Amino acid sequence: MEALGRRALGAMPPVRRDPQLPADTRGLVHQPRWLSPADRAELMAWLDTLAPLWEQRFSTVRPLPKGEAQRSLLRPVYWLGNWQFACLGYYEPPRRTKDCAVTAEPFPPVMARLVAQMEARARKQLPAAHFVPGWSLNTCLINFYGSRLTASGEDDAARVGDHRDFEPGPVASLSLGERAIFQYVRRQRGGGEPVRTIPLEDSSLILFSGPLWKDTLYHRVQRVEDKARGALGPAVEGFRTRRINLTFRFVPPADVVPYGKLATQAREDVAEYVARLAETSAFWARTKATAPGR
Ligand SMILES: O=C(O)CCC(=O)C(=O)O
Repeated sequence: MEALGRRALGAMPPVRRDPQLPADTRGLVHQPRWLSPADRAELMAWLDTLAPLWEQRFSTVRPLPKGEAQRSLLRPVYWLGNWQFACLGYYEPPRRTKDCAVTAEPFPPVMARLVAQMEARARKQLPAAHFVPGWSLNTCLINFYGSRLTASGEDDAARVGDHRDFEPGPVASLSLGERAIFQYVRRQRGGGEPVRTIPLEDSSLILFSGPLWKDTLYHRVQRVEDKARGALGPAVEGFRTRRINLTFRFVPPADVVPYGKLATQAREDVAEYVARLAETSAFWARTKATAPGR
């Protein structure tokens, strides 16, 4: 177990003292090789059953916001607990809490077990002040990183730009596959300067929380290595996945809305995604069948 910012780590690049960082740098924990080979195998077998969704950034059934062009996300995703569709806007309290976190499938048994361990570790190793009442890791975003297959070869899309996660309380992030270069950066238009770089290897876990790592700094995936030149996880048409990352977060249950109870406009915005999910998921098939106006 390694608590970053408190001591230098053998396997990590040297930690540079940053005079601009506050004295209290608690709230970041990195554990390489956290996932056991048996749990990894079970998790990978379950991931293989998914049909990840490739979402468009904006609604496809109404005019685009002024000045915006439609685009697909850089990678396919899958959400559990609740699904935050890009076209509804991601959960961002207090600005956006309604009609954006849609009830989704529960965690499969292997994940529920791992989440219980992550929560216990977070409670033990992160400051109590970084938690919010009722916190649990009830939401999971699964990102599939890789390359688009094009007529002329491959187009590497394995990255995420500078951003922060708005869900309250600690976040846990579990990595599978090729090593990602994950960075905490200062907030800056066009990309911030890195404050901390963490190579995230297969089976590693990070937990992060609090005013510095979660609220002040942004984070990004700068790139993902492609050493094995292999493919990972479920087949996605036109794409070769080489890394899968699962981030676990907390959305207060009062802000999670069943698909059938979404405002009509929001329900129309995501109807095509729900229909696609319903083709392979019993949960989404039930959701679709019981929603009004189907
Ligand atoms: O893939 C990762 O390691 C980070 C993912 C991430 O930043 C996010 O899901 O918000």
